[in-house]
Amino acid sequence: MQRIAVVPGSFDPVTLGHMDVIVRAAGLFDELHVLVVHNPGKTALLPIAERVSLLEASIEDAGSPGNIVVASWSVGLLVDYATDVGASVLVKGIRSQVDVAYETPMAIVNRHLASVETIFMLPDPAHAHVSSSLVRQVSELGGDVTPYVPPAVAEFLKRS
Ligand code: COD
Repeated sequence: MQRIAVVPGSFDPVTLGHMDVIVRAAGLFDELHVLVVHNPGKTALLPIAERVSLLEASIEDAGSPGNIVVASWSVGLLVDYATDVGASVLVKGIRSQVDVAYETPMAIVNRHLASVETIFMLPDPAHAHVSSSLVRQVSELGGDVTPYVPPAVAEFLKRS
């Protein structure tokens, strides 16, 4: 049986923290879907198509593990996408107690809704402090984001 998982996120934009989780999770599953999901609770910087394209470029730069699929999802439940592609696991990164409090109820509901389990991965300490909102703020104020994001994202934000 194929072990298929989904790493969902806003990825607005993808950071080195996200990439750490994506690359490590790709080594644990036969197929990994990196899914850009619209989060209505956040004000977006980049259009979904741009986030997908920056993820694809960053995954290619990271050595392009061949079992990664990048997609987006804006209609319906996250578990509907997981069920559609035959995934039984969601992978989320946990940086702090704040992430635990945010993710725990969603993990329980997703298991009740569709028997989809959630696996939490601890970040590499080198990237544990990184978030897309921090990157957006540093970029908007003219700072250097290269320590926090893949080269494709740094170049894109410099041009924008
Ligand atoms: N290191 C490790 N992990 C990290 C880091 C880092 N530096 N930064 C972020 N992460 C993790 C986050 O904890 C999260 O797991 C993931 O990466 C994505 O983060 P973001 O910020 O890009 O995305 P979010 O937090 O806005 O998540 C958006 C989701 C769409 C994943 C979320 O809202 C969700 O699961 N929605 C479900 C919608 C649904 O179906 N609801 C009904 C049932 S619950």
